[in-house]
Amino acid sequence: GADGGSAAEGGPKPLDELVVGFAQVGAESGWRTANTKDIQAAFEEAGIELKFSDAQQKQENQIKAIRSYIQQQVDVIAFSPVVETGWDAVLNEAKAAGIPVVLTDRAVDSKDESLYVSFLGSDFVLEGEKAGQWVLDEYADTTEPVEIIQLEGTTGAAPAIDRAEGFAEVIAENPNLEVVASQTGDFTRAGGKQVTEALLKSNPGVDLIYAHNDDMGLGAIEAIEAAGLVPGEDIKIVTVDAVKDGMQALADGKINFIVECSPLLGAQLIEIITQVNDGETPEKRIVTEETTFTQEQAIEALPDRQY
Ligand code: GZL
Repeated sequence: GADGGSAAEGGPKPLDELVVGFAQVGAESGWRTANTKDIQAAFEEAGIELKFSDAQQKQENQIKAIRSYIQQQVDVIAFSPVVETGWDAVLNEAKAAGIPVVLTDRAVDSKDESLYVSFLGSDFVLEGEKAGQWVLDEYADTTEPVEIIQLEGTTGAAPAIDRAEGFAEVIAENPNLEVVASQTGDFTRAGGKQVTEALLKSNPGVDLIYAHNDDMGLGAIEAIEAAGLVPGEDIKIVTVDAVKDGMQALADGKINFIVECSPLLGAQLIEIITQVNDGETPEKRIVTEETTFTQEQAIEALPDRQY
């Protein structure tokens, strides 16, 4: 900021003097681009300067970006950690520089909670449980084994770890439900397509694909159709996010159920930043509001979908 030091030290600054550094994961999915757009719009609206970086899903790039924000003595640093581990060193550097850090979207596994002011984002275990519950209900009366392929998000990322955990916990209630193969598609459409092509060959009897995000589910649709099968019928698909392309596939019956994960974190991030600027202590954990969609609900919701 203009007079040096961070908001936490010098007392409230006029919002037009605040400078915030944001280290984004990348642009790997429709969810991520919607998240970026929403954050940039929120800063525009609030008149707060935003320094923004795209790490192409590489942790070393995010760490470099955070270090550069520390050098520039920004007032607040915010970021979505691409993976849970390996942040303590750089977060301690931000702490030593007196720069408050806000986690958005994904979490870190640091035991030292003084390293960040707040964590704003979804409950990914709950998202996995919601997906599992739909599968449990869908196959409640089935006496035959149900073969499930899981397309995991980025290895080591909080949403990938937690969505797998929540899903496994719920489907364990029915021993007929079995995850026969589970592999990362890195949250991308291309990754989802490649992994599905390979796993369909080794698991020709698969009944359902659980993808940790819409983009990998959309890639799976391409692979299923290329194999001459009908997505949503021959092989059911359950995904997480509820971005427009996913919701369209759900409305078209190619996906069967979507658990929403809201990317619209911008307004709440601004709220946290203004609280920090005013010397207030924001909530440590702020969980976003989100729902689920069946095909009928997607058809209903699509016209008003912002992203
Ligand atoms: C979840 C977010 C995930 C999305 C993916 O909050 O971190 O990353 O589910 C995105 O689409 O790539």
